[in-house]
Amino acid sequence: MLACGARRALPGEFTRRALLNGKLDLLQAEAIADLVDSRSRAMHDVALGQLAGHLSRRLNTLRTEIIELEALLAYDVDFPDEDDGPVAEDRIEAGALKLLTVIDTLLATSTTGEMVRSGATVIIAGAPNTGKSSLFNALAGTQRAIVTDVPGTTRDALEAMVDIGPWPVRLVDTAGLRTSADMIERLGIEVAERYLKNAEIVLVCGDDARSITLAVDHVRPLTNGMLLVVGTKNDAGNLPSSLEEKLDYVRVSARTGEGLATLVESISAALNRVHEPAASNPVLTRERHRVALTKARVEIAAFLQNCLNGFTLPATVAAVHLHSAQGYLEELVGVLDVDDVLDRVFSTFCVGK
Ligand SMILES: Nc1nc2c(ncn2[C@@H]2O[C@H](COP(=O)(O)OP(=O)(O)OP(=O)(O)O)[C@@H](O)[C@H]2O)c(=O)[nH]1
Ligand SMILES: [Mg+2]
Repeated sequence: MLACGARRALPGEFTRRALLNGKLDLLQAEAIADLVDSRSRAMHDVALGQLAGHLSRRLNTLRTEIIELEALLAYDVDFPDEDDGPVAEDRIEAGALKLLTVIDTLLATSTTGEMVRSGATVIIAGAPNTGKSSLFNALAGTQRAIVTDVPGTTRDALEAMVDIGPWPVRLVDTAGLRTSADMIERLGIEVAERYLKNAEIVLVCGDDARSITLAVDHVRPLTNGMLLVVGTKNDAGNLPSSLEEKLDYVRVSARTGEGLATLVESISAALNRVHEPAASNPVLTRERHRVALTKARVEIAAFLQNCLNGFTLPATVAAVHLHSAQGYLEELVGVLDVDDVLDRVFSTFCVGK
């Protein structure tokens, strides 16, 4: 074929053509790239939802609502003496408030979007020698982490990507937490504490009641993540049957494999509580989405502030905020069809021209 004069397609060329021909919008084109790259069921589901247009539809509805609000204002400007009188200010205010609520709901999904892209951070933490690295190896299905009976074996943080239910998880094995005179071990403990800060979930490990309590007390002030207490080495028979504290408690043995499936289910359930598994819910998956919507939010908030201040700005000036917000949404979806442009051009004409 090439010999006959054909040429190879450029990267993304088919998607680009579909976009230019109006078959897809920019969000859907991004979804195709995400679908190709997806490494977990959650990412795959989110990308499919975006390709099906869930996010685009939500944003287009938002844009339409902004335009309607602009129209209300314009009506007020153009026909201040109409029989109906000026448009009710509380209607405009309620409209702006609703826009803000929709934008905030969408912005809140960006943590889920970020999570399905880079994985939820799940940290294994606890006292030295409690079987953390053995648990890491068992969950990751590899023998990556060194396991010995010498406390203080793990020095640096070790990461592995694993699937937990539909979710991609960045599993991190850390140095055992204790006060240590050894400089290298101390550095390892500092690394562990830094990781804890950004953890979504911490598996707090201990192999008996005392080490569990110590680990919970040590970890709790260092993280905002969810704590899931893991009793390790269940086969050794030193674990309490339950905890006094109202914390989820799972008993496992890396040696026999018992309890591992329950632990995986508990992690998955904890993630489900925070991130809705998103097949039909629109989710912001990229920084670009978050930035554009945040900019739109600033404009709508400024517009709303003017409503709350008793409409002190002239309507034509207040409308600039709505118009900018509309622009950010259009940039985000990446589509301006001819009708949109014509609508915009002709909407500035006087009635009857
Ligand atoms: N009986 C039993 N022993 C275990 C189990 N898991 C780990 N061990 C043993 O406990 C010791 C410590 O295991 P590691 O996995 O290295 O513990 P760690 O918490 O990573 O230790 P540090 O890295 O030093 O903090 C080793 O001798 C393991 O063989 C288990 O499920 N059952
Ligand atoms: Mg270790």
